[in-house]
Amino acid sequence: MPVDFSGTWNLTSSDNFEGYMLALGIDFATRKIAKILKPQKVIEQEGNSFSIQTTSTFRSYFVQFKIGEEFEEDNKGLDHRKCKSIVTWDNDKLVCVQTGDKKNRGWTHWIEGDQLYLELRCEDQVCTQVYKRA
Ligand code: VLZ
Repeated sequence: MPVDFSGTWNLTSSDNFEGYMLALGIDFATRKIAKILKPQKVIEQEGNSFSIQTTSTFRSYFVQFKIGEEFEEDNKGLDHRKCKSIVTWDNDKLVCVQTGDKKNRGWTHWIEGDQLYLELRCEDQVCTQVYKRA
């Protein structure tokens, strides 16, 4: 049985979100606001189906996917660049590759204890976030 990511998770730390946003070309004013946000993630996992709702006071983002099935991602409210995305398991890690204009774009989720980790990648930038179970 794979890991169960289901639940509500609150951000406790974020390293280099600024670098990630810069790599995505997010403007200065948006970055100033975005970097002080403490987003919450609500993840629903049922078999191979996932939804991830990221909510903050400023902007929110929703994504839904099935493991191994490519989908169109619009990144609405983020950088708005369309990607072809695919999420697969790497052992107990959930790995998303977002193919589009930006090189090396994607993210990885994993769990350690009661903490959810998220690595966000774009070009040469890596942001690491930690969330605690609510
Ligand atoms: O997360 O790709 O959990 O989509 C941040 C909203 C959402 C704050 C970032 C506003 C989404 C930022 C990160 C304005 C620029 C992400 C995936 C993995 C699911």
